[in-house]
Amino acid sequence: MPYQNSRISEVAELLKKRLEGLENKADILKAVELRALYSEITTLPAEERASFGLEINQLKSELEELVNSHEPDSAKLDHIDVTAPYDVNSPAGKRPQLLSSELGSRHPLMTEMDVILDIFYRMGFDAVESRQIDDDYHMFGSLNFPEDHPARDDYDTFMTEEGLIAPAHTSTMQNRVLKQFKDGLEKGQDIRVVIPGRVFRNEDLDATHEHTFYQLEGVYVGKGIHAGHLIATLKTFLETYYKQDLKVKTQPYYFPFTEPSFEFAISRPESLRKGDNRTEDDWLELLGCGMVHPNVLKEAGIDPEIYTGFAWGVGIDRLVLMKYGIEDIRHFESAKLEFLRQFK
Ligand code: FA5
Repeated sequence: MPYQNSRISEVAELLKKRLEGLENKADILKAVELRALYSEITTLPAEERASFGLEINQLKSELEELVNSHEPDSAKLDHIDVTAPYDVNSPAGKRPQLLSSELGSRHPLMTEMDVILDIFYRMGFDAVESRQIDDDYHMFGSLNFPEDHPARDDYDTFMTEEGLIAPAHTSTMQNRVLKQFKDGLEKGQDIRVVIPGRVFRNEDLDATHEHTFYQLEGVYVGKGIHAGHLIATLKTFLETYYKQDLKVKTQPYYFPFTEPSFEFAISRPESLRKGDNRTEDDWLELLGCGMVHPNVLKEAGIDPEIYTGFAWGVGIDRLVLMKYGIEDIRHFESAKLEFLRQFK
């Protein structure tokens, strides 16, 4: 653009020439000659200042446009994939053969966990995720396990010498959720929470026992809650999950954190008995449950004279085994692609 003022034309020509040689083009906007023009304004007679100032601004805009229109050098280079699992500089023939990422899929246990959580959301439950490292208080103390009580041995628990614990059940979250939601009780809001989590046990492994598996804990506390609510909730859940009517029963059991405690069993219909020819009444124990022990409520600051509740813990892997007729629980953690791809 031609400039009326010869001083500005002169600087414009100089800076455009310099721009060509600059590696970082934006540096031209910081040129001392440009700044000098601004300070020259005050030395001019008053009537010339406005047009001089206008032309400096025009020059600055022209330079900005030139800088922006210039493609940065980095755009000419090949993109580097920082996630590539090999040296990007290795020649094409030497790069490892990789599986197409389109072949990946969600783990079946995660897909089923979503299906299961969805059923509980529809029943009005909130979900709180469990944790994979915990402490003695949450694993035992807050759950009414007396010190040195033999019941602690039932939960073949992994722990560090410092006393950190890889939780052996999702019940480690009970005290936390009771405390988190107890304020709602006075306003008439029942506590209803499900807690999915990964749990760990030092077990002898077989087709139905893993060292690492998933549980879903459930806790419901309110006024006048009784074992009938527990049985109805679990029966409704299982019938929705397996899409059929089921015969269920409870049998007495012992957990330090529930009183009374039950094992919950279903009579397996034909469709849930794949690969297994037993036809007589075939009760299968599916989960542990019971009415929340008054000491567990007290420990969380809830008055057991006013409120009662139920809780359960179900093994997700075992629910999924039965749904699909899978013969061995150890497939889930085996990373066998031919097994996992069946669930794509
Ligand atoms: C418990 O873990 C209790 N915390 C359950 C509970 C919660 C009772 C709240 C009362 C109130 P149990 O050890 O039975 O209980 O395990 C519960 C379920 O986890 C079992 O029914 C089973 O489905 C599953 N499970 C247990 N051990 C294994 C294992 N080694 N591999 C796979 N699933 C398992």
